[in-house]
Amino acid sequence: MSRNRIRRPALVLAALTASLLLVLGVAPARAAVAEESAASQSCWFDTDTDTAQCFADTPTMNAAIEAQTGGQLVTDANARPAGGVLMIYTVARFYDGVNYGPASFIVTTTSATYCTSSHTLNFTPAWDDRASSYQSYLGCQTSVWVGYGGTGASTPFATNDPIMSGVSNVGSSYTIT
Ligand SMILES: [Ca+2]
Repeated sequence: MSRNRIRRPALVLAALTASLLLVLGVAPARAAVAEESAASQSCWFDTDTDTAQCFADTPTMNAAIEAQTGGQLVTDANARPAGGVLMIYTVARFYDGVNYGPASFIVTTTSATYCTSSHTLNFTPAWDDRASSYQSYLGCQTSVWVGYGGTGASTPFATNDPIMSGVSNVGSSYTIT
């Protein structure tokens, strides 16, 4: 029994030391690497599967969307499948820069009537506090919010917004309707 009493403080100290090292050293280094690699990424949110994927750049992403779905990525609500090709509609595209470029966050659907109802979604981590302009398609209008879940200050609902005044680089969620 006396041995256990002696060992326990030593184990606690070891655990505390390990936690401290993790906090001071390992964790911040990993976070910094992840943030740097995410900074150039373009990301795709698929509303059909509620999943997000990120790619090196927008052309790579657009090609991957078509390769993975076997469909054709379009922005035109009137697009009609040719030869049975699945239409992957662009609902909205957010851009890292003002005036629509270059890295982007694309939201897609296979439903031509997606914007007959309102959808509020949070940006995925790589795009939190990052969007600086956006374009909407499929007859949709978009607003970007400073808070998660459509809260706080926001841009007015608009088809396109080239500067996102007051919300640029601080947007955490968006509503598409
Ligand atoms: Ca930005």
